[in-house]
Amino acid sequence: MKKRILIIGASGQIGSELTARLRSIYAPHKVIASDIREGDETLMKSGPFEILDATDYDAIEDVILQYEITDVYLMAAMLSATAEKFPMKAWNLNMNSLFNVLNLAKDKKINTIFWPSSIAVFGPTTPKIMTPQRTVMEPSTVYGISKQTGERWCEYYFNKYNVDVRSIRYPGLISYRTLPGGGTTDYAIDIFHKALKHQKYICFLNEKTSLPMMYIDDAIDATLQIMEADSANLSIRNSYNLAAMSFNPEEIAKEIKKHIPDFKIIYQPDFRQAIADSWPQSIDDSQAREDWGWKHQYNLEEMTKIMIENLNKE
Ligand code: VAH
Repeated sequence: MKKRILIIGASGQIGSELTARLRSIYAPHKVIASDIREGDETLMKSGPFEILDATDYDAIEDVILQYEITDVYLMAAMLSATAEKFPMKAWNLNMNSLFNVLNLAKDKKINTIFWPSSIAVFGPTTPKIMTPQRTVMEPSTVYGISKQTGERWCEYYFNKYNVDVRSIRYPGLISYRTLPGGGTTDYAIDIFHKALKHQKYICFLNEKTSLPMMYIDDAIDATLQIMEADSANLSIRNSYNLAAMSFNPEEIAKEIKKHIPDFKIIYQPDFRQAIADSWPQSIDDSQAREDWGWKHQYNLEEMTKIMIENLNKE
């Protein structure tokens, strides 16, 4: 069956990388990028782009019909730190964008949806070490509450309307192609930019704050893997735990110093410390490994080398 893909939120950190990868697999004209604002030059030159508000059902439906879309990757969201500043805007974007695509699938206007959840669905009462796939989930952030609610709706639409929606709880994602967004884990991106520019970084988390993290290529691999998986093998229809590594600011700073010996880090925790403290330190992703063969490739050492080599070229 012909596949026509729409990425909503294609100008963002994951969306831009996902668009590039999908356009390397499918003919670029079959992969439609969209966002509320244009992306970087690479994205804009690589194939069709539509300015699209993810909260506007009619606008999404028009694009679906115009390009005969079969699969939608909904990557638009307001992340944890920004969502704490604008709770209602975050709820509106994160929830109504999801309802729009779920209802399009319910009405058989699209076939398959990918929707990203996050380790932010876990809260202060969740077991922090090797957090299980199924466990206590009392998120204390706007972002986490929206992602937990979204997971419940994904499972409801699958069970009630047989909507084929697939989801992954991404850890913090590290990439060099886009600047850090409004995420709490984005310190692990910004630290590279500042280390190369100033040989110094003022970190908004304390040195012992260990968080689940992943290099972007692992996250993109996992996203494509779950979308290509046989539906019958997917035992989880809210969202899969996914893991690669965990590290704290002290550990990533030590790895960076192997490349930039004069690098110095200063710790000045701010409001994002409480967000990070509510999240797990490590994740049990054995269900994803069992159901659809997930296996990470990159560790902290390899990621640090890639980040520094590529940011040095800029
Ligand atoms: C954030 N990068 O920091 C996101 C992520 C696990 C957190 O979802 O908000």
